[in-house]
Amino acid sequence: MKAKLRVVAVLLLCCAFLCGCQPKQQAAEPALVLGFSQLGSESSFRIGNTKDIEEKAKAYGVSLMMDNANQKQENQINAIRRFIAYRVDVIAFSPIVEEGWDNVLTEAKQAGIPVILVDRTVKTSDDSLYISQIGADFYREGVMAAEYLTKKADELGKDKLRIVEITGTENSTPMKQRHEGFWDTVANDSRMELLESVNGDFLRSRGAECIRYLLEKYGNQIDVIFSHNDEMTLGALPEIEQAGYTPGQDMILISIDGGQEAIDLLKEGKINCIVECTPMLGSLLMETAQAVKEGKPVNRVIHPVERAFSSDEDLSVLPPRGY
Ligand code: GZL
Repeated sequence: MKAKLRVVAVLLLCCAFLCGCQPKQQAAEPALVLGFSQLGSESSFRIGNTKDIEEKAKAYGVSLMMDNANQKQENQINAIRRFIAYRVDVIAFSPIVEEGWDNVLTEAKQAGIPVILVDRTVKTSDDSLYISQIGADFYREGVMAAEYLTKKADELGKDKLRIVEITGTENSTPMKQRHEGFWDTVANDSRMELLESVNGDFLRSRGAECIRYLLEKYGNQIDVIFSHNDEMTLGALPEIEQAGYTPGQDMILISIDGGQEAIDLLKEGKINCIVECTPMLGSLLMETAQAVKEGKPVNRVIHPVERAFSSDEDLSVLPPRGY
């Protein structure tokens, strides 16, 4: 009996010893708190961008505060002020237009909170107001659109191409730079003639309005439609068909973004060229925000790799676009 008690006592002592030796749970590193002001939900690009940022925040263990400004700059400014009050670690936002941010970004700077620009950029005299800009090279996108058209004009042996342009949100980076990139590229090509440039604000409904106006005014004079995003192109397409024209044949359609709906129409030959503008910026944002929090150096400008798709190529190999 005594021997049994001794064994039980020894076993209890061992348990007590082992329990006492458990390493203390390492306090988990507090997750990075990131405040993100999204400009709205105006297009498949934007919705895909929001979704990707939310998914990547989860994947990277980032605590995300997402705010949707519903296309209003004042809502973005108010959201940034809330992030400052909440004392997030990093603020990121996609500025709907380039001007009007100096005051609120100065408040963020005075609060010691670094700012990352996503997708679009701002015009400011104080470069210290943001630490990095992650987004497409919109000027290059305009150049790629024009390079496609130049090649198409050569192939078709055209000596004149009359172009209408449907532009994106006034004073936004993509609108200004896509326009500049395109027209700088064709500036010395006497075949290229601008009939008119109208603003569609990146919206499907406005794309339809713009093309109705342009078809009414120019009709079959139109050889090319250069649209700054798929949403406006998708709004224009049914109007072109309704007016009795065959899009992709009677008129060359060039668009930008590369969402699934537009890519499917490219495969049908109703759109001739789509320049990719990827919304999948979430990983780049999380990695940059974590580096900023850890005090590591980050690139001032980070461009994703993008390409142009043409209806003349084999598109059957294209994987699903995800937006
Ligand atoms: C471009 C982005 C543009 C898209 C549009 O990166 O800012 O805004 O091309 C979106 O679809 O509205």
